[in-house]
Amino acid sequence: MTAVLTDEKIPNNVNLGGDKRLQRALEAWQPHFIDWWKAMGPLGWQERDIYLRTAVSVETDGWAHFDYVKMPDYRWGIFLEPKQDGRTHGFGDHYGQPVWDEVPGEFRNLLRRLIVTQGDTEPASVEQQRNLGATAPSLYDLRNLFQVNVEEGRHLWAMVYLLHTYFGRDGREEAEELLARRSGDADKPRILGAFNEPTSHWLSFFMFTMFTDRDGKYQLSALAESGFDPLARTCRFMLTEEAHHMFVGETGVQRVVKRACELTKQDGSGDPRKLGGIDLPTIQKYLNLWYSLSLDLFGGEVSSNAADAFAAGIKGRYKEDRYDEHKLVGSHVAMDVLDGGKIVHKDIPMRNALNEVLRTEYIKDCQRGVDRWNKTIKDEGVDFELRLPSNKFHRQIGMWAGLGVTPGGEQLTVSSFVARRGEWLPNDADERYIKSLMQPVYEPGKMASWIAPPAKGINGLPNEFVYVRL
Ligand code: BYC
Repeated sequence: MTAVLTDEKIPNNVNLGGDKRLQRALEAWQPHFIDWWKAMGPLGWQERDIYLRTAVSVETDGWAHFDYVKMPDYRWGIFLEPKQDGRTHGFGDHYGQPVWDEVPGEFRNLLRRLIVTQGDTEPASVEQQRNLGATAPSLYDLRNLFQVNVEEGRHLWAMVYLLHTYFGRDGREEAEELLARRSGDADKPRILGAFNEPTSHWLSFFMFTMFTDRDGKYQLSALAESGFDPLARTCRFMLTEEAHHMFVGETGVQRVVKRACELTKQDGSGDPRKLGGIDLPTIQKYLNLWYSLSLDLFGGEVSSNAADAFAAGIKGRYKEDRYDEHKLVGSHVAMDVLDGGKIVHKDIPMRNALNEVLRTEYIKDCQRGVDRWNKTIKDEGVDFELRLPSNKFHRQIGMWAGLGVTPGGEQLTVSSFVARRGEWLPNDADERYIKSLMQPVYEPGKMASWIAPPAKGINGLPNEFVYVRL
């Protein structure tokens, strides 16, 4: 593996200096990225010192360096996992053959589309979270928000590196477009649904990092299996950073849940809202919202795109190694499908069902997180259980889109569903209430009323550490 060069304009372990044309192209894109970051990145905090983690190598021990940095000076770099000699395709029609170091012509469009779709989510999430710095519940949380933001920026760099290196002029144009689309914009929206939804307060931010970033984990894991080796190596390293994002989400919600329980017990009528907290039924509604939006990110239940990507050896399953059979020709899986307006269980060719296979792994992972939240509730002695809604609830992509299915899985008429929607999803009053709680708390070690302190600080530091210098 090439050593990491951190003194170059663009830190990298891909020997960028050995390819002057590519280096020049990426150095020309760099100021566009910085302009985008200043225009669309965290509002109001660009000139402050933030205690951030920067990726400086791909070694498992010591890949990250922690220090104060102003965000526009963050060293966004290009890091690929080391190449494994003799690696072969792990699935699909080319199973067992050597992996590709270049893009095969016949799969160029498919591959570019997947890389662009993945790349588009990264700046989108930064845009969605742009205003949250005005209302952070603590300096610890403020710093975590910015950590997530700069790393999403680095993940954009990772995809742009692939576009510039392997897709010629088309790739360079796509890289520009990644900076031109805008989350929620009517004319130039981001590609996938959840990335156009507002993340207007911290409860949504924690749900987003819990559920939407977790979709990232599964999509990146499927791409980390790719027979296009540079994509696999890029995604493997991205997953290292992704773990912290999900930690922010899962522990963020856990702390809101804990505080809800404490205040439920404190208030005589058991209503944490009376004491400036968020009640568990409202937390359940935001869970329902972000979980269902994130389920959509896996695409249709039955998808020829997914079948093509698997056959081509470009997008595999989560942890492909765990399976015995890697070609999936002629195999089937029984799953729920819609047949004449009715939900029936039916055999579907496995390759076409791969979005659903990945979604099923994701659901199990989400359930583990919800179980941990429920343990907190139980430990606090409160009688309440959070639940993942049905995978058919509130869907906008795929077979269940637009069906009036309740969180419990019961099919209603669309009009009955719409009439009862506010019972299951945040309504205007919930949004207003949550936003009313969003007052910044920027005294070191102090927390907003609606959230419990974290179990420990960042990088072994205490909660009172000045994670952001005001
Ligand atoms: N919204 O064949 P279908 C992350 C489109 S998150 C809007 O069923 P396919 C992160 C689809 O493009 C991970 N449109 O789906 C998290 C297709 O359009 P065309 C992101 C959608 O292609 C937090 C049509 O509907 N990773 O990293 O099998 C913070 C039919 O689609 C949606 C990736 O996206 C939607 N939700 O699967 C920061 C990985 N879903 O082709 C970052 C790369 C589908 O007919 N992408 N459509 O025009 C993929 O693997 C696939 O594109 C998808 C869709 C799984 C997204």
